[in-house]
Amino acid sequence: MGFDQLGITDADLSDTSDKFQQWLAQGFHGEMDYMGIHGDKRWRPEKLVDGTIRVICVRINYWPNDEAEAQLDHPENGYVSRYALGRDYHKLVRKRLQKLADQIQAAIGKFGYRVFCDSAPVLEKPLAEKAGLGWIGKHTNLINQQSGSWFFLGEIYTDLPLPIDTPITDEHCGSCTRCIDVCPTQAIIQPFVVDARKCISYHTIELKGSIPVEYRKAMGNRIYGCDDCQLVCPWNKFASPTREIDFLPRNNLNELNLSQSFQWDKKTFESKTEGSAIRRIGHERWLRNLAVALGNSPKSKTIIKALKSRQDHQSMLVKEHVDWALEQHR
Ligand code: B12
Repeated sequence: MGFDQLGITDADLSDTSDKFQQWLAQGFHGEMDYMGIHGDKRWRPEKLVDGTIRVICVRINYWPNDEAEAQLDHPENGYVSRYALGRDYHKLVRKRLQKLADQIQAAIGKFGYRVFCDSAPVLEKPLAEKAGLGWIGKHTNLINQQSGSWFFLGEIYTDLPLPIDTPITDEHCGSCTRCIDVCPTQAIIQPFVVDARKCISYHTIELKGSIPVEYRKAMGNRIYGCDDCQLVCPWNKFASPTREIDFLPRNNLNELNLSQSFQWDKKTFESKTEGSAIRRIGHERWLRNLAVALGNSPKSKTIIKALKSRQDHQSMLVKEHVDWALEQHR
């Protein structure tokens, strides 16, 4: 079915629940209210889906095997996270998991299950670690010794008493701190802890309002998500390129010219990002992010012209970011 690995674990997350709650209590989730509102359903899988005793965890590679760093070094272009260049993974992974559940059902008869991929209060990384798919690295993403970290996670909660796999208990980051050192906004506040409120991925994807001014310069040309902590990770030398054609870049999203894509109207934005996770942020936030990146670009007539064309945009959010960007070029 195109998965790169599968592992099975029990539903006991008691080792993780305290750390998760501490993270929440410190407010590191920012405006992501959905991280807190489900309470213990997140760390008690049987409370989310009655009868759950096992979790089937899968991972699927999305690394497009392209020149990601070259895009970051090209300030007239916008950098889109590698995970978002192709088809939205949420649906693709869930569909595949549903197929897998259908096959199991065809073989053994009816059983209780529910499929997930970043779609519910599920602690995907700790579950995958327990299922033997990798370890949670200092940047907090799951890393696999053979494949690096460029993969998505998905799960099937089930009431089947399946045999379980050996968990990964050792992390292999050692003394390396490359991810911590490279983070443009110092969002990895200590090894294994990300304060989302500082993370460029949070600012460009999750945050609905104004991007705090203190982080705008550090965003550089990153217009959707951020990959820096994974790009420098030595384990990603072993990254396995995706085998999934649907995850490969569409509509040149891996080499977008900033001034040109800032001109997209809502309809163009929606058609260029159709089927991609980028569409979820909507046209207004797209313009917000691009305005910041244009403010960080080397000054040119084209860039000033592009920014000025949006100076009277009906959205206060866009206007404010455009004003900031023009200020950078004054
Ligand atoms: C919220 C969220 C975010 C937030 C917060 C990030 C975060 N670190 O939590 C933001 C918007 C910033 C984000 C960004 C990204 N995300 Co995200 N995100 C999620 C989501 C929805 C929940 C993650 C979560 O539970 N966070 C809560 C915190 C508490 O968990 P944690 O950081 O993992 O911390 C645990 C450990 O570090 C440990 N811990 C905590 N404190 C301490 C202290 C010590 C001393 C120790 C030893 C351990 C420890 O316990 C914690 C609790 O489990 C998941 C999907 C899901 N439902 O799981 C995807 C998910 C984690 N994201 C994913 C991706 C791809 C990304 C990005 C790479 C996207 C991008 N390129 O922009 C970035 C990576 C940024 C980063 N370095 O984390 C993938 C990761 C795949 C993988 N290989 O691991 C997931 C699993 C989605 C998926 N289904 O594939 N994300």
